[in-house]
Amino acid sequence: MLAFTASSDCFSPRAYRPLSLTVVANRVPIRQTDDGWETSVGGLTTALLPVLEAQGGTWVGMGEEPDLPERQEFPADDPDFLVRRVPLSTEELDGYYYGMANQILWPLSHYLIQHLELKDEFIETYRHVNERFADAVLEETEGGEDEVIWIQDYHQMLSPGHIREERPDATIGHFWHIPWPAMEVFRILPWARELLRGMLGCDLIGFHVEEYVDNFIESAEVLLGAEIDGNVIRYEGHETRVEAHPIGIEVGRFKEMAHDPSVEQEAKKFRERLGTDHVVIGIDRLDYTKGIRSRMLAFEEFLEENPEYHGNVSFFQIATPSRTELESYQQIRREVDEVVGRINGRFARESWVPVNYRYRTYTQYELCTFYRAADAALITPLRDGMNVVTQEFVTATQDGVLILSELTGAAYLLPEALQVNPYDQGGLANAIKVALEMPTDEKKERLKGLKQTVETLDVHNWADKFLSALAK
Ligand code: ADQ
Repeated sequence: MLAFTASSDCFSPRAYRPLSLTVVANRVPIRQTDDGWETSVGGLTTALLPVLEAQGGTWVGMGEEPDLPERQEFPADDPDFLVRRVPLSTEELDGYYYGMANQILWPLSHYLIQHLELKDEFIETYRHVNERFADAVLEETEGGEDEVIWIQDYHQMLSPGHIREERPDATIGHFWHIPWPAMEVFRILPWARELLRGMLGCDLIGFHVEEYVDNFIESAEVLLGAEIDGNVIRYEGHETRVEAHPIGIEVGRFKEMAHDPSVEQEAKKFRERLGTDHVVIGIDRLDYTKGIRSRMLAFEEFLEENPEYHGNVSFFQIATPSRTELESYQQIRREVDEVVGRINGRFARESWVPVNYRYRTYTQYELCTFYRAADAALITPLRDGMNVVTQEFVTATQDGVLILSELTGAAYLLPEALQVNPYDQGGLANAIKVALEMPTDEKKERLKGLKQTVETLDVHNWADKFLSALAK
């Protein structure tokens, strides 16, 4: 039985935390700026850093640049936790991260198999790098019964197996942030069984929603012949529980930011600059899974069919540069540029620009301004594990309509959204019209339900609940 400390101030009274936590993630949670080292922004960092800061622990991640120390206490003057880097050569980064993770596991899990690059050198490097991550974890932990190892995401499928081999009694959890595809899709991978065996080194595997839990369990049953008992998988003398733990955002902080009077003012100015009665937004990483191009085509169809909206609606789409080294990402960038140019060329007149497109990163404060300014958010990924932009919009908006792809994890949790099939261009075009013409009472009613759910999904609850479940 593990020993746990009671929670402190920022956690709910139900929260339990291990005495020693080691987080394993692709990236470390700190970065160097002109003013020195600081923690990076992002859902995962936000969720896990408070746990590490409150009680200490270790964060293991890759070292992408050569001169960074392998071990770094943070903050340097009064350390809360240790950052342990696994330094990677350019070849290792290419094979493990850009290759196996981003050109195999990412497209496969999102059912976009036309992007698969099944190269042997990718899996070979991935095996090697996972082993090095596992070695780093073994070096930084002692094997005590109070220790918990929590691995994040698809970059580390094999390290749980390595750690389990060396430490049969270790407590190991894994959270998978993207969809787990249907077994028939997962089995396309020539190394599907090996990867599953690695994952089954864990005691608990978490996914956002039940669909992914079921897909994983079926994969283990069919491909490995594992014994299944409810949500428990028995394989080679070890038991792994598989559960849904939907992730949330930092609701409190987002709410506070969104209700800052300056955000309201900036949102008003932003609408004035756009100069139209209606504003629709899209906010994503520039990724082929996010459905940005299909959404633009749907907006084009909406304009074709509804001339009364010409000059009267702006679509504001921002896309953060992402994985820019990869050809498939350069291609989606070109395709989006091309379709934006075509729509504006076709429809713009006088001072009206129908699509305002920005290829850059914004601060969370700026994002809040856009969320507040929008009449509707078009969140239409072709697949998405959860999609937390959805939750940010729901938290910030006061009267906006959420148009949400039914192929996201979020769709299972948010039935009050206007749900669409992202592959159905006509349906999407129609949803834009429905959103812009939705009666105020209906908008309010839907938002009430959405906001209630998003409050319960808070990211701190997510971390607490996962760690509590791992302790069982
Ligand atoms: P992502 O694929 O990155 O995450 P998402 O959940 O939408 O997708 O999170 C994106 C984050 O980036 C949001 O916090 C958003 O605010 C921010 N962002 C997007 N565009 C931005 C911009 N232009 N400028 C600044 N910030 C921007 C993966 C999975 C998801 C899963 C999360 C968490 O793919 O399915 O929801 O992990 O588990």
